[in-house]
Amino acid sequence: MTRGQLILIEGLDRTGKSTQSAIIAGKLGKSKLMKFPDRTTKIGGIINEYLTDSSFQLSDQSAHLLFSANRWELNNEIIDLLNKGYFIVLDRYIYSGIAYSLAKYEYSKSVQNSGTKSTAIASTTASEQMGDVEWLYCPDKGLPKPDLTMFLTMDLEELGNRKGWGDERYELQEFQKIVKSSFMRVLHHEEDDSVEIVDVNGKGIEAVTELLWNLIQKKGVNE
Ligand code: DGP
Ligand code: NA
Ligand code: NA
Repeated sequence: MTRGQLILIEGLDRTGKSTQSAIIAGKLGKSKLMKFPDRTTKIGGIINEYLTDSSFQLSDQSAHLLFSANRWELNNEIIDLLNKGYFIVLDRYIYSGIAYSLAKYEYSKSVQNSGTKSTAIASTTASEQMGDVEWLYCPDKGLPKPDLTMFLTMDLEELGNRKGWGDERYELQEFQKIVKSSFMRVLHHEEDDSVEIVDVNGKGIEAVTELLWNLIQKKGVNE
């Protein structure tokens, strides 16, 4: 039996990643949808607490390692399903891991410079490791690499107008701006052609699905 394929949908918060991931998983035959962070596991429970409770104290490095550990929690299941020939659709994965941490580093620096008081997003002092892409990538080293990554992006203005913004940690527009540039940096760092940037500006759900589906077919991922 041929190995299955790993299809990753990444993107900024509120770009419709989860909606699209579910639709794409539904369109692919033998498939499994997996979402990261997976808040239902032991480590996912801590991550959920961290994201929803702004008084929950965790150093930036610890948070980074927990998100990675959460991916490792599901590693055996992913490999097992791939060996059984499944398409796995991932709603976020390693690139979120690096991009959000890198963004926290940039945010800490901007907070330091502007003298703003402590915030829940990142520690007020930027720690060296959080700005070091090699360090950030290390704990994810060895996780299965996606066959195709599609990154959903849009103008920050349109993004800000979208419904559903809550008060979870990171859900702040000035932070999302930094997240966007961090993602671009991380994705351009990838030298192969497995990464596609998808501009979803002004597009409805069906139009976006069509774009993603065309990319999947172009790459021959669903064959
Ligand atoms: P979501 O459940 O997809 O809305 O993700 C929750 C928040 O956590 C969102 O703001 C993005 C952020 N996030 C997702 N994955 C990671 C990760 O691996 N590391 C960090 N630091 N943040 C992440
Ligand atoms: Na979110
Ligand atoms: Na999501």
